[in-house]
Amino acid sequence: LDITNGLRQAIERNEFQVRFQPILCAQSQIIRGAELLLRWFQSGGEVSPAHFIPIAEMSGSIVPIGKWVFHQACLAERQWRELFGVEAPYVSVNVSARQLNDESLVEEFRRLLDETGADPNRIVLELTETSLMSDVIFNLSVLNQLARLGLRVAVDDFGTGYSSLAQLLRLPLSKLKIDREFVDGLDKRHDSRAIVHAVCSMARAMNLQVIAEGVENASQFGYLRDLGCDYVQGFYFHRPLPPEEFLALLHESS
Ligand code: G
Ligand code: G
Ligand code: MN
Ligand code: NA
Repeated sequence: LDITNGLRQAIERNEFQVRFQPILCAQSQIIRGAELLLRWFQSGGEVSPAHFIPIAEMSGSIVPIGKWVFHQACLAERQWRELFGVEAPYVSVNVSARQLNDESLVEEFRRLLDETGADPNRIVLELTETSLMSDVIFNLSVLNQLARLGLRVAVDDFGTGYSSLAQLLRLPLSKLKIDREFVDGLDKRHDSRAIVHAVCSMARAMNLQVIAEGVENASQFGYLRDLGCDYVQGFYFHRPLPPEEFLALLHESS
């Protein structure tokens, strides 16, 4: 109950911060994007998103929080593009299934894009495979409206849900993010290598880019590069960084 009430007031109390975790081209290791990850600093200390996001989803406060997060993504995209032009990284943002059910979502995203001057082509909405599959017909209509705004869609945690591939591929997708469970298995399990290889081949055939998340060591990275994965993200490269540290890193490497 405390968390539910706290979440309701967290935006106006300025308790949220964002982190950016770099996403790198697997071949060149150049930073091409970043995933925005939310952090909540309450008077009692930091609350993990793994803990508060499910509560925000249940209580509905994920709707205003998600709009705040999308606004932050727009501001970041605009700022990075002003600083780095065509070399600027794209920004990827997590969106909960619950947000797709909010009828004001498309209008609000349109308004925030207009207001900030952000380029929708450089903003990716990450939806988990499980939330996409929860109501494909309904999600298809909302995602088509978001895609018409120019926004990109990625399937997050790919491989962990029970998808009908045929259903999933009706959605206007740009990217697949392979779940870290498979990345974790790469240097231990033969079947993880086969799965990653199959996902990369399938994605290429469908013109989708593949991102591997949760890359933690050189051996995993080696497999991913060889198996044809396009982008990599994980602690082996960078942790989620405060905005100023992320910018410093971009300046260093440009
Ligand atoms: O940052 P971390 O790895 O601790 O995140 C834990 C979980 O919280 C992940 O599943 C991540 O997708 C989710 N998460 C982080 N930031 C956001 C956000 O802004 N919106 C939503 N819906 N989920 C988020
Ligand atoms: O569900 P989603 O894929 O959005 O989750 C992103 C979460 O994964 C974030 O909480 C982020 O902190 C975490 N994360 C990012 N890189 C790594 C990694 O290399 N290893 C592990 N275990 N977690 C990671
Ligand atoms: Mn994600
Ligand atoms: Na994920």
